[in-house]
Amino acid sequence: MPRVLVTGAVGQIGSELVIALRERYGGSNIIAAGHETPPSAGLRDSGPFELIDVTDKQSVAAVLNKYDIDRIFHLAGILSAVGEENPGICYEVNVGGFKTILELSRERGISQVFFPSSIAAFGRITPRDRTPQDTILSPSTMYGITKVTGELFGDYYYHRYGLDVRGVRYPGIISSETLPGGGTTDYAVDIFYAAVAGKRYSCFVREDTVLPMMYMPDAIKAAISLMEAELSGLEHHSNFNLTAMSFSAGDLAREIKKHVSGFEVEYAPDFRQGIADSWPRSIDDSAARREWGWKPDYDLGAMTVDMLDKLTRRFREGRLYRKSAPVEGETEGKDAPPPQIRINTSCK
Ligand code: VAH
Repeated sequence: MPRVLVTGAVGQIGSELVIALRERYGGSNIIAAGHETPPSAGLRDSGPFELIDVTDKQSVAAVLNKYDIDRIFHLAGILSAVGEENPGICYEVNVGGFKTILELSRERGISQVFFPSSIAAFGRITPRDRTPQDTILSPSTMYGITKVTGELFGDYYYHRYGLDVRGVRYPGIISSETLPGGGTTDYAVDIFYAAVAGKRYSCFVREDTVLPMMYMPDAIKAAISLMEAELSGLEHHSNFNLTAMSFSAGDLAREIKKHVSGFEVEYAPDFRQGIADSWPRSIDDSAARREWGWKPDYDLGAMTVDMLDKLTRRFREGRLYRKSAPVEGETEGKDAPPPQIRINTSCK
């Protein structure tokens, strides 16, 4: 069995990827590492956890030594909105951290490294509809710059040193298990929490803002499938375009309203609108489909049903905003009359 290190293990993707990898390869073979202790018992109790600072080579080397790691899923990073507020730290963590991972992987003969690029690697002069696999990048955010740099580093380490680096350009990801932290596409997660709690949602992008999106189970499936694919079939390495669907903020609100009567959304764009406007509206992911058999399972309807089902259940148990652990004094749902939610599974 592989001995796998997952960095960023407390983050939105990492926290769910660890659980999926542990189910697939065995809990003790998956080392979760993050910059803070995991709040969730599921993550803490299902296998090893280590505190790590990916910008500190000694910190990473110590974990690699302790567990004899031979594969790395590198999820540690700062997202677009927080990255624009702290560009220097974003560069240090995203580029410096990935460089540390690549150098240690090269030095120690690590067999494979996974890198999460993003549609943020594209920019305003990139074709925005059915954005091609091989096209102009030119990002206008520090986050996007770090993703292009990571892709170039990953391909360099593959061609120069033979390190098997693989990566995907993730679209916006919607998930139910951890509150997202600092992304532009976070509106597509926050809106579900408001709907389930019976609150009005103030959306920070315009109603007509269309972005490529994906539900977390598909994001996890993509990472595992790509890393298990035959290397000989890959023409691309660190930068596969990937998507599952594209929708506008208004499309998502209307889909939720099919199940949550009386749910109201207002639109109050902030600085994140400018970031969203620099990204594609839809993605051509034919290279991923051709080279390693990529195919998503969830569309807008199926994702909405699953998200509402999971969050409504947590709301009624008084632990909606659990961030993987009960929030002190959280009582949402215990007493409040749940909003009129009738999940219509025929909408899948
Ligand atoms: C962000 N969720 O919003 C990330 C993602 C395409 C968006 O990279 O920053």
